[in-house]
Amino acid sequence: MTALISRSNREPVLLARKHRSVIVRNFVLEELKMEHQALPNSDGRLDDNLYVVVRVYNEAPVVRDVVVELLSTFINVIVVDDGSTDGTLRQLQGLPIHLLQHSVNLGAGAAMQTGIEYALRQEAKAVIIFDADGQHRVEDASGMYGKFKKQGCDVVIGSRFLGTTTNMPWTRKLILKLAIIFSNLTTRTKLTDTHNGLRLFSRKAASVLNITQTGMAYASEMLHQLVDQGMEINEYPVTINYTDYSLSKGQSSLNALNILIDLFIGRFMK
Ligand SMILES: Nc1nc2c(ncn2[C@@H]2O[C@H](COP(=O)(O)OP(=O)(O)OP(=O)(O)O)[C@@H](O)[C@H]2O)c(=O)[nH]1
Ligand SMILES: [Mg+2]
Repeated sequence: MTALISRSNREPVLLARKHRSVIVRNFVLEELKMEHQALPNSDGRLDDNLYVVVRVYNEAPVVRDVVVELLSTFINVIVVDDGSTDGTLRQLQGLPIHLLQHSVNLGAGAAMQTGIEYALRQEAKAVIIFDADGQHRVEDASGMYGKFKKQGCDVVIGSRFLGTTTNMPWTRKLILKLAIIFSNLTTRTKLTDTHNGLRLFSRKAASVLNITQTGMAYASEMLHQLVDQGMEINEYPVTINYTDYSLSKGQSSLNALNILIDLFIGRFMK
């Protein structure tokens, strides 16, 4: 496998990662099938077979606070550790969560897919995806759930452009806007924020997802699959905080260019 991972040829890297992704994710789900521990009874928190999936890759400084805050509102929290090497797992010790682990880093899309498949095995009626880096607000997640309960739609996607952002670098905004135009054109959607990490799926919508793309192209792959299966997608205004932490994680705004590169690769390598 290692021999296939070459920096000069992108295709073998993607094929190798995809292949590895299937093996690692199936292994994780099989191993955990029998290990689910009964969690505390609901104490006024949202239960209702609603599961929140937090995928996390090297977020040790903030992940515990993010998960603890979620637990004050949601009883079923699944954390998918995506091969973190920075002590993230230690930060999660003792929390009443469902903890899944990729033995190697597979990317945000694969981590989302693992969490969704696990939630479906727990008979989830709805799944919320929530980032581990402190950029989302718990009240936005519960607001999305309120909209879902009221309208009975298939998918609710957060939109920072209908809501607000704090301290978003202009270069990030520009790249995101280009990615949104491209994703809308290729997926026949009219969304205002195609790459927002805060998402809610009904059981029906979660069941049609089968993310295989590595990198950020998973977001448009997800939209393709939902649109192809006739799922109704709604938006909900949310706040995204560009905190000092999230901006200092080494993901410079120029790195957001990866979104565009991945989008093109994802589109034309199919
Ligand atoms: N970047 C990255 N994030 C991952 C990966 N696996 C899981 N994640 C988690 O996926 C979530 C989204 O990742 P972010 O890098 O914050 O992506 P983003 O919020 O779209 O981009 P930023 O605006 O740069 O924060 C976070 O909770 C990450 O910890 C991975 O391989 N790479
Ligand atoms: Mg983020």
